[in-house]
Amino acid sequence: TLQRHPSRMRRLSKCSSVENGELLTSPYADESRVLVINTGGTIGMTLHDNVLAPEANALVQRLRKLPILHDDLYAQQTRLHEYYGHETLVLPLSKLNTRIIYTIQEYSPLLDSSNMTTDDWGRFGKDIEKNYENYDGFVILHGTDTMAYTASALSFMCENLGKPIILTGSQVPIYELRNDGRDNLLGALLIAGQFVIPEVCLYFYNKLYRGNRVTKVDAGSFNAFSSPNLAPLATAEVDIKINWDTVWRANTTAKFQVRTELNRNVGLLRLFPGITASTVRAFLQPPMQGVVLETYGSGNGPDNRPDLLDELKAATDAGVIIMNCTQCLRGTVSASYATGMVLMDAGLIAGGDMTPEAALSKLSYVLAKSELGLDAKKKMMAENLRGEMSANLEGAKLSLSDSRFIQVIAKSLSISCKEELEAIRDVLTPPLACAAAKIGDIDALEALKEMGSNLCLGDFDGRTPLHVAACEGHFRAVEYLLGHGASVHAKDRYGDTPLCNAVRFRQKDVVKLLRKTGAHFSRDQMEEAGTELCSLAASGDIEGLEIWSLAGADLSKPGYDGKTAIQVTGFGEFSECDEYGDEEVNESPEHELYF
Ligand code: ASN
Repeated sequence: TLQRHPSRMRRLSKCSSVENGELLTSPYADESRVLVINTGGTIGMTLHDNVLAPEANALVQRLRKLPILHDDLYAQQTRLHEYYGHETLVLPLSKLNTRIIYTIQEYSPLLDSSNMTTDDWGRFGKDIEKNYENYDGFVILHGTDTMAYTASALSFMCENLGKPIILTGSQVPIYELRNDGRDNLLGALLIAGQFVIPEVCLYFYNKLYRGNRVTKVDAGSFNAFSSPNLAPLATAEVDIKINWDTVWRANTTAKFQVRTELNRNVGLLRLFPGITASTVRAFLQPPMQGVVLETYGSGNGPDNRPDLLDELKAATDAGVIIMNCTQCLRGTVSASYATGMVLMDAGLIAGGDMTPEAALSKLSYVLAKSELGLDAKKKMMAENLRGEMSANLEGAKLSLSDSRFIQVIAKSLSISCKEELEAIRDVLTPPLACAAAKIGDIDALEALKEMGSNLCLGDFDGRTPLHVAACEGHFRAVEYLLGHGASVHAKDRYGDTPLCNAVRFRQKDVVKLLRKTGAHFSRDQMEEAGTELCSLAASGDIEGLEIWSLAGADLSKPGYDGKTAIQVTGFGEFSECDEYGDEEVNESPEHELYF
């Protein structure tokens, strides 16, 4: 079985003695790992000739000296740097009893975000994809000027995301006496390291926002961003409160991947009284393929300007996708005025309450999908892909207060306010959902979902319905849960994921499905697996080995005594405890023999 904190155990096992007094590690504290990608921005800038510019190779050294962002004693006691390298730091123990170990990867050159291009977004995406399985979450340090564009673009590029990616930065450099960089970085790390929020988010001034909902609204305030049409996903006040009902949930069993192809023939055009038809015509000329037209109010434009409407119609007829988004900060495009209808008649697509940043990057992402025809692309643009636009609320599912079950309980407990009702629901429904998962009762799961409960919440031990269904091998329930927001990365209080459970209880089909959805052992778990594999091999447990191999374990990993599972089976010429090269092991006939 898997140990709970293999990485720390291994680091500690190298310590012959603890020199600096009492050991800081507690057997009950969790460790999680976050990758911080430093792309530049004010947070790491210093003054050169009286203007701010990024300073290379300075951030890690500076952060190491800040006790709120690095616990040096813990790092020394657990030999953190020896194990993870000098770019790795560790936060003091969090209130939720977690040690967040974070590694900073710095780009060169560091950029003021005004210099970012779509190629930079592709690089961020690729780096996250490359490191995805080695970390619990990701933080991107980024300038604030174009952060809303990058956050929007990444939200579309990251398909089937299962872990948090949080962009943050600051208005004042972290090196200055008064600054917002420390709080922003600390908040982003605490959320990325402790909560499975499977979204591209933006953290600023104590609030976590959905990345594709924000816009920069203030150049001179710490409170620089606004998410005008969606409440924050989390607020970091006395406690960090996650608004789980708002958090975007996966609805497929597909694996995480990043699409880096983006179409650059897109643009933003703001309508204003008196705009000429020739300006519009010039803007819509080839190679333009997608335009966000920022219209008035609830998506209106002049209905007394046939010259202008003709230009728009000619462009949409020629295959240019034009999105109708409002220039108002808040509110949505709706078909309530004649002046709005004329734009729809000209072939524009309603952009709902999308920000122009989100609409533009969505166009760039959708237009680059060369496998799709024009109609499919238009359909995608009108759909809600990553929570970037609000659903039409007509015909929405039952609300919490409509649920009789919850109402009856609330009444008998004399509870009336919405917050209390929600608290009761969140305490009661996870164990009910786990009970339904235990017997594979999909109808019951569906009913709980209708009641407004969140099927990815865990019970008191952090065990989610997916953990339970995986143990029991209820394939259809697992499939249902994965399609309704359950996370393959959820860890219970023992550090186990649904994949660990499915392996332990030998649920082969469930293991396959979880793997297809992107479940994986952590790098540390993989390293620790060698011993378990050897013991399976020693007892000739082929089925056990097969299930571990399906789960992604490497049979050529040595156990504690240096032997690999393959060597333990006694097949081939590997009977010594020496180190063998990977190649030799991979060529061994046992791989073919079993799998
Ligand atoms: N010009 C800076 C940038 O976007 C602004 C900031 O980060 N506050 O990189």
